[in-house]
Amino acid sequence: MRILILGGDGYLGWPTAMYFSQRGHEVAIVDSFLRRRMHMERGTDSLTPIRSIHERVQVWKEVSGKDIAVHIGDLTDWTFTSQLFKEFQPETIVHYGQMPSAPYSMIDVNHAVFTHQNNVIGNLHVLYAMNEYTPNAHLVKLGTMGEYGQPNIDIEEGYLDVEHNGRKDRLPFPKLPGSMYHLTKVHDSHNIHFVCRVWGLRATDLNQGVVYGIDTDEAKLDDRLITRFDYDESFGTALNRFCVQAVVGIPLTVYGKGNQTRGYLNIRDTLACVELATLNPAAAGEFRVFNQFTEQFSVADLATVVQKAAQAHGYPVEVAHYENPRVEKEEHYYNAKHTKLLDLGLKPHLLSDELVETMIGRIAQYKDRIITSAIVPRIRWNGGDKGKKVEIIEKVEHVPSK
Ligand code: USQ
Repeated sequence: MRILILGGDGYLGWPTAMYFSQRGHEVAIVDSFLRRRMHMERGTDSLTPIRSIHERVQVWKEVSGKDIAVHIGDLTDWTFTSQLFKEFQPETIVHYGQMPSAPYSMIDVNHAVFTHQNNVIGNLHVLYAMNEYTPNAHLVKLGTMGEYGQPNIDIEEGYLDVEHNGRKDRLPFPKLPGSMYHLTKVHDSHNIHFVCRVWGLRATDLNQGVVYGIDTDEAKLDDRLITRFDYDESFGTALNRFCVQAVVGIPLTVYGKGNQTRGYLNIRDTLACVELATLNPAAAGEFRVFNQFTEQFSVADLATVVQKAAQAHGYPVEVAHYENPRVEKEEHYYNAKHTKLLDLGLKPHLLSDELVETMIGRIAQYKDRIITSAIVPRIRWNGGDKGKKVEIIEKVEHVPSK
């Protein structure tokens, strides 16, 4: 199959490109190096020393004998995007090509507007290019579980059966996103749903939870193929950040009470889910939604797992409650359905002490690269105290999970 991977230089995009290439698909990747540029802006960097995209594809060729084509450009440039679709004629488009950080989107008006322009316009160009040049192609779009927020009812997979004044309908599940970034994903979902209804395009929205992990089978073939691993306040996700903090001796940054619960998944399961969606495409005119995570944890649960695993490696780990830089519910109901990918055959890699210990070992390999000043957050959802790190409220033995 001809597969176009948008955001193919990123944390998930690069491992996905190798994964599909290894399985015999014709893969082309697209990237504007946005993540590399945003790190330069923030004075941060990947923990892992990632190679340039050109070196990556060259090493991949050496190791696997397979080619991955590279296109450098910006999806918000219509000429670039339309030409790409016209020439490559993708059968599947895997769309990771967006600004992925909630904190970055909340820095100020410029970062919020940039996030909206980049994500929403780029996605619109993809939809228009599909309609014009590849109307039978399947869009596999990375959405987020954060589109739903934390409602006080069970979260369904995309749609809710509603009865109102004696009439029934199946409607998109209500959205309560928690950041300017998460809002862009909601806008994308509406735009994609619209073009499926009106133009008959086919799409799968993968509402993904928080991803953790470094290694994938392909990246393990050669250290030069390793993907990026972010741990700073903007681009690092909770579990990845906690593992780095444990190694470098910063008290684990549990924001507020620590009972915020989210869906999580291993990076290897992201690849398996994207493959399952690709090999089982949506029908023409269908806007299909999968909730893509394998387990639910509170932040406190994660801190406890990391503390235990790091102590087994000989790192004495402190856990702390920090002033919460975000405006979010710290205690809430959370029960999100996630059966559709399991029904298609997903076999999850569940979080285990051994897995976290392996991650900690891998992080220790690159310990000297950790920029410690980038870990404790300064970006606040309410904009206050600009540039000042949030304070520790209380250090605890471990955070009791509910
Ligand atoms: N959190 C902490 N301490 C930290 C970092 C985070 O307590 O050091 C808490 C946050 O307050 C939040 C939860 O952990 O309650 C998750 O935060 P996160 O930074 O790991 O994840 P989030 O900002 O939600 O965003 C990440 C990815 C994003 C993706 C999303 C999936 O950056 O691209 O869309 O996970 S989801 O969370 O399901 O929306």
